[in-house]
Amino acid sequence: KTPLVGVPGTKFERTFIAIKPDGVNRGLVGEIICRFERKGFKLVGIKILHPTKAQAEEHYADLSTKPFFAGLCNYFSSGAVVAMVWEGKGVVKTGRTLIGATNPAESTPGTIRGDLCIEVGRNIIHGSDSTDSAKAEITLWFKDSEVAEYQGNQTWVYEK
Ligand code: IDP
Ligand code: MG
Repeated sequence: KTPLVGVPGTKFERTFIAIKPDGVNRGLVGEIICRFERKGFKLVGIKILHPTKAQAEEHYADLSTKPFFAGLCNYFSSGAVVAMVWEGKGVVKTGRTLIGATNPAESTPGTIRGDLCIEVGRNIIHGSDSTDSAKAEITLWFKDSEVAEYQGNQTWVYEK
C-alpha cells in the first residue's frame, strides 16, 4: 500500500492541490481537474470543505511574516475549497508547471493561472512547492481513509 504522503521520485509521488474559493465560486473545478487528469496524473484524494481561518494560517505558516499573510488567510478561508491529492511521476514539480507562476501576470499562457486568472491575490489554485511541503500539506488536510487506491490506466501512461 502506498503511504499517505506518497513515495517521492517514483510513480507514487503525491502532491497536495487545492482549488481556492475564487476557483470554486467561478466554476473552474472541472477545468482544473481536467488538466491534471488528461496529463496522466491520478486523482487519489478529493473533498470540498470551507477552511477555518486557523486552518488557513497553519497551511500558510511559512508565509506568516509576509505583509500579505492576513489577506491571504482571509482569502483562503473565504469560501469552499476543493482539496485534492494527485499521484504520479514528478507530480510535485510538473504540478507546479501546470499551475504556472504565482503572479498570473507572469504565468505563461497554457498554464492554469496563465489562462484563467489575473491577480496574485486571486490566483485560484494552490500546489505544493516541494516533496517535503507535499508531505506536510497532505498530512495536514487528509486522513489515510480519505485517500483511495485504484488501478487506473497507469500501464498506458508509463513505459515501465
Ligand atoms: P504559490 O501559491 O505559487 O506557491 P506562494 O509564494 O507560496 O505562491 O504564496 C502563496 C499565495 O499567497 C499565492 O498563491 C498568492 O495567492 C498569495 N500571494 C503571494 N504573493 C502575494 C503578494 O505579493 N500579494 C498578495 N498575495 C500574494
Ligand atoms: Mg507556495
